[in-house]
Amino acid sequence: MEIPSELIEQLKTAKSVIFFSGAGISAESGIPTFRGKDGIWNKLRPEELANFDAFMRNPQLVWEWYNYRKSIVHQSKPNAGHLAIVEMEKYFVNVIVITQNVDNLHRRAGSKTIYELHGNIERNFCIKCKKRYDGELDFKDGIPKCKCGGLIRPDVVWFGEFLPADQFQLSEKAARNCDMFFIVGTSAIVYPAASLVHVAKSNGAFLVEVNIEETEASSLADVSLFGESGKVLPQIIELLKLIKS
Ligand code: BJW
Ligand code: ZN
Repeated sequence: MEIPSELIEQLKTAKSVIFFSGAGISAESGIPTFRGKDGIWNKLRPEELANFDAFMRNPQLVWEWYNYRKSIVHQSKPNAGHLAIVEMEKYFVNVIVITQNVDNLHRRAGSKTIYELHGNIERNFCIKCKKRYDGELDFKDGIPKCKCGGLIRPDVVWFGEFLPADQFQLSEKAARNCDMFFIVGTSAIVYPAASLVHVAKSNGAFLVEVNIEETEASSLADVSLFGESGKVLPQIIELLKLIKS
């Protein structure tokens, strides 16, 4: 892939770089995306699974879905895209990952600073007393329950729920202060996460999109690199090796 010269110039001087990631970065690890050609929401309806009312209506169904996804996550490994982002830390003073993903793959890859906007599928909590449950859960009656009697749910952000305030505030601050903002493998349609693209843009960051197709963010991006993130990001590393040596 031809890398535009304006991107090369930015890579030479940027100090603070953000990678804002979505489900597409994990697609090459075998984790399905939500939307698009192979998206899970072509078959399942998000409103039946990814909101609190759905959980209260049928916690067993929602847990089946999360346990299925957890099993996929556990079988998967970080791919070349996640690993390239870790390697970026060699070339820039400050690298921050802001992810909408709940799959933990950036952490398993070794990225140092990660803000998780939509929670983490490895964590759970009791809806009544808020106690955290991070290990194996007891599914004796199909639904895990807390000692207090409350239902335990996955610690992910469903539609209509607030994002973890600390993670969002840190992300907004980072987006205001970065030189480059990479938008990787996200449809950029879910808010308020997608608002970070606008925050970065309006504060003068250079926006680079990496995706296999056009998205809501394409018209804002200074450069769009169309291709799989597991191929495009390692190519940027190769370029950095040349320009920073
Ligand atoms: C590749 C690739 C490769 C593939 N390489 N690229 C109108 C109606 C109703 C609601 C709203 C509305 N307007 C706004 C809202 C609010 C709503 C929202 O944004 N809805 C929109 C969908 C319209 N937002 C919320 O509800 C949020 N909360 C909120 O607003 O709180 C305030 C509030 C409080 C109280 C009352 C009212 C308001 C919360 C949003 C939570 C989102 N949660 C989910 C589920 C997480 C848990 C779980 O995983 O189960 O988060 S939804 C789902 O979407 C998940 C993702 O993180 C998120 C974003 O998806 P993402 O990552 O972009 O994936 P895809 O599949 O969309 O895209 C993949 C991309 O990868 C594609 O572009 C591909 O091309 C690309 N790709 N392979 C590179 N190899
Ligand atoms: Zn409890």
